[in-house]
Amino acid sequence: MVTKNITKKICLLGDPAVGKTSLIHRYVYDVFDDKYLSTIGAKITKKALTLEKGEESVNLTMLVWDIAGQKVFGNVHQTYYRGAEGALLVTDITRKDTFENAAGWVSELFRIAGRIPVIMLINKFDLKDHAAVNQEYVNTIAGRLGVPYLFTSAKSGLNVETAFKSIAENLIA
Ligand code: G3D
Ligand code: MG
Repeated sequence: MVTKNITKKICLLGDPAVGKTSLIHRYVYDVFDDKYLSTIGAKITKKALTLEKGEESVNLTMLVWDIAGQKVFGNVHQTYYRGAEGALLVTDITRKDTFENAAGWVSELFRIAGRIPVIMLINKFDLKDHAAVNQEYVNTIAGRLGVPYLFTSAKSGLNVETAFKSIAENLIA
């Protein structure tokens, strides 16, 4: 079997406090390589995983970029998006405004990084009893953006592994 080594950049997008950093912490226990780039306002975490692609085995190193601090879209350094080959757009199920801002995040990403694969993560699903959106609204927003979505919880761990794995599979497709 052939083994291939690939390194790819992904970035997390979404309003302040939706759970971007928490999702990364839940997924990446190996935080040894965390690197903070103060001029860009980003933190980069490395995650290595092995995926099968047909007859190939792919050793993928994902460079997971996180926005440092509480930035709104339009206020993020272009370098944050540049060279990204996948993105996780995070919303908070308890805050409708985080869905209303989703299109802004995605259009800014696409403008700089091109039309790369994006998955929308509707986070804080453990708080679903306090949901500010219903299934129909979620379908409408995701449909308009043309992106698939997953319900996640950084708190319970729901779909966190699945989310990063799905974007990883898109990266090597
Ligand atoms: P950000 O990186 O997008 O700004 P953070 O968001 O990861 O800093 O999370 C913001 C707050 O939401 C944190 O609470 C965090 O614990 C909480 N949070 C993140 N994900 C979840 C989740 O899935 N469920 C619940 N219930 N809470 C979550 P604090 O209180 O530390 O500000
Ligand atoms: Mg954060």
